[in-house]
Amino acid sequence: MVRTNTFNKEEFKKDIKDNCKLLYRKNIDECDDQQKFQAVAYSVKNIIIDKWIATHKEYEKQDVKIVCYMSMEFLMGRALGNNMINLMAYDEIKEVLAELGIDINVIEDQEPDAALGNGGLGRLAACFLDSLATLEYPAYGCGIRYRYGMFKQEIKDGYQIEVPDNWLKDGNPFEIKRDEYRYEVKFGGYVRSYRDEKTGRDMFVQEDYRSVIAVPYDLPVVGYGNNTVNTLRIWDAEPVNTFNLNSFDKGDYQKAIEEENLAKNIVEVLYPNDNHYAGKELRLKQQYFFVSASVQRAVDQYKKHHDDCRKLYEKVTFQLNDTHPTVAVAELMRILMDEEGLEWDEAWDVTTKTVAYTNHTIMSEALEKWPLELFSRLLPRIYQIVEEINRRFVEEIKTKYPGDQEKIRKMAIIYDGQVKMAHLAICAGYSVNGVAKLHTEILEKQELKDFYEMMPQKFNNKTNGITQRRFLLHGNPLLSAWITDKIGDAWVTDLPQLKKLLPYVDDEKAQQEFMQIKRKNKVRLAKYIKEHNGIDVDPDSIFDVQVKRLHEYKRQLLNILHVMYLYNELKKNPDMDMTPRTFIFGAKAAAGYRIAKLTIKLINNVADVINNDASINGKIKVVFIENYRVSNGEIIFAAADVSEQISTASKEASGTGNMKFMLNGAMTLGTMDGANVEIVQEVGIENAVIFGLSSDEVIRYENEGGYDPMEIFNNDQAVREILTELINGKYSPEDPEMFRDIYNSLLSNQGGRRADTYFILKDFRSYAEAQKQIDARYKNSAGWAKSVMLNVANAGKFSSDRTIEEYVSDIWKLKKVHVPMN
Ligand code: 26Q
Repeated sequence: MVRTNTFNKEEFKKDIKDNCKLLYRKNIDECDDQQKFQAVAYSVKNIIIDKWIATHKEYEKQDVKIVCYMSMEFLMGRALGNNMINLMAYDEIKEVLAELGIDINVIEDQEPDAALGNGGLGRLAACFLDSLATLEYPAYGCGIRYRYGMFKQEIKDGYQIEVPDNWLKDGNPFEIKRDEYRYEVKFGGYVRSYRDEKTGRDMFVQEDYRSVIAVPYDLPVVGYGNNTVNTLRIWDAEPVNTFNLNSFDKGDYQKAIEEENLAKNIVEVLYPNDNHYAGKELRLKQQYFFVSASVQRAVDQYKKHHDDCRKLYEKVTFQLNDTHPTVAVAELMRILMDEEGLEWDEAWDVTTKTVAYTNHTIMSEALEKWPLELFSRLLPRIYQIVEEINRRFVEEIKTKYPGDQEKIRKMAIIYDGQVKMAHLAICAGYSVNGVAKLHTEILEKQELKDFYEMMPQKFNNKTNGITQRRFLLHGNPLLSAWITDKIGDAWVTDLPQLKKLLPYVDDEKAQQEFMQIKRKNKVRLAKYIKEHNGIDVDPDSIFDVQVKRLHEYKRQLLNILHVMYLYNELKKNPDMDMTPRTFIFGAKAAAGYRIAKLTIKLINNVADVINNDASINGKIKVVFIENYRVSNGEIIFAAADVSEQISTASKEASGTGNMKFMLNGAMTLGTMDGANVEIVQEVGIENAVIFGLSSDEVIRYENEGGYDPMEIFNNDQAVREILTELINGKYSPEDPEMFRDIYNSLLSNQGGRRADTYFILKDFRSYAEAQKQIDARYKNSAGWAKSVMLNVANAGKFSSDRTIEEYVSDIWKLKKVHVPMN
């Protein structure tokens, strides 16, 4: 396929100027940077819009099967740069802007990130949409138009402060409100049932409910170098009837007020918990809100062309991004039975051929279990349906395992006064997948063992991926140009082509070019750090980076404890032979996660002490980058030498940051966890540095009730020293007790929680050894260059294009639709 654009520079320039007039009554020179951004964005939208129309016309014409990717989170980041890239017009627009005296980077920096997600799961959804459009598959993303996305993080006095993210403040130039696709979503009340005498059917009607109107906003998802523009459809909530508020005699005033509040609250803010379930009523409202609207829309769309809902699965499939949208199972059943008149068995047949489920975690605190009282009060009809699904499922279990009460206890959807969403998703889904090979194996052998034994045919693995369009082509223009110069540009849509770089890995000149590019990217990051942190970092030091959500299982604490250890070693032996190292952290902690927030404070305090100690000659620097997000992530990945992927083995389902670093030529320093295992397999163990317990070992210790960290504390003097520094005021002279909780979490059992739950001390020595190896390996500059070039050359597997092709052929069964223009 030939990928081209038909971009006309002069037309585009005129369009930007026209937009300045139209939007602001100004000449372009009178506009401020934000206004220029808006003008440019509308001009880009102008190119997109005809493709968008053509795409949906073609989908209708061909009456194709569509995947609806249902997700509470889409972590899209900025749209403008990505859209220009995928239109293959980036360089030309850069030139146009330069001719107008405008720096394209300044314009891109005006756009707020669309941060409608927490981390991995939300960003995966965004990468999938990019790949689906690029591969010409019909797809919708279905989600929520949160008024406030992931909070902005400010660091004050070393502490994280959460600042609301008012991302829609200046308007979103790419979105289109679709007033014609409004749906009512009902909450609460009760279910009245009666027998319809004519048909003899039992009928169910929800009464005395509160409802909101769901109104979709569409965002374009531009395919790379083709005419496909798919849609991310995010739902806003509006009150049913504002009219009642102004008039006491028209309807129920109290109800009108409640519905006004319901609408306002429901889409107000993204829950900032990553990998953590907190049974909040509003969260369940959010889930049902966007699921109900999306499923209603999908069924209506189907009915435009078909009259038999029993074949719905031929035209649509719902992929559930974790359990968060699992009420879709019951909502689809409700619509098929209560509104379309199907019998239970018919509706169940359709549903179980339409819905599929992806699991993203084995962390028990992330499992969604809703209290029955809450669930049935908020969603009375949905609850009835879930009860019946459960009743039939329990019958099935009894038939298969007669007399085995344990099986029912472990597998029932409703048990112990809770609705277990994962059990519902597995029972109803036609596919259940994990997100990396190891993760899927752990699901099958441990976490979901009983389900796997009962229905092995549903289980499959889909190792995650990332889009190279954003994380290489856009984020790292220097390396992109170099690669294209060496092997052509086919890698942009066919990442395994990077293997063609293999002949260059031993070529001294190529190595030097490669490392020069890395250095320039480090200078770019150093400049960012200077501007945002006021800290000088040395681009000739090793950039050792850990950026990801802050979570105990991800073990940022292991990293910073090692920094404290290294600092002690250096103080004891000032002439220690080591390449200067810059330890870079970036992480948001969930607002209510105490120990995570305290870890941020610890990192910042350690940074303060070390960065201001002139006696170590700048051999160690520690930087905490404020407000880590997609947009600054692109700059960070491009500049990294070392990729810290140090989760406790078995805990990180996949990880995707690990892939972004690899693609940008960093060496993985990691445990055998998640997709690290597959990274090592692709690049060769000699081109990564691996340490720590294996997942089998971790699981064995866990089953034995843990291990004894005091043994390490008592026998390892260096470890004892750094732990003691947590409570002797070395890093918190004003309050020596500040880090006591961290100290205790490592050494004492606390109310059912094992000391050192995440095996930090157990893995410490092995980690320190691995860090030493990094230093030794970096000294051999040719060897290092070869290794990191091999990382790039072998990153092909980790494109989300590969992941999507696997979802399509194994699960969704979609056909490509080539969109013609004119
Ligand atoms: C649940 C209930 C209530 C409130 C919030 C939540 C919630 C929100 C977000 C639960 C979990 C998440 C996010 C999970 C997540 O990001 N998991 C990551 O998914 C990635 C993509 O598959 C993997 O690469 C990571 O390993 C996994 O941690």
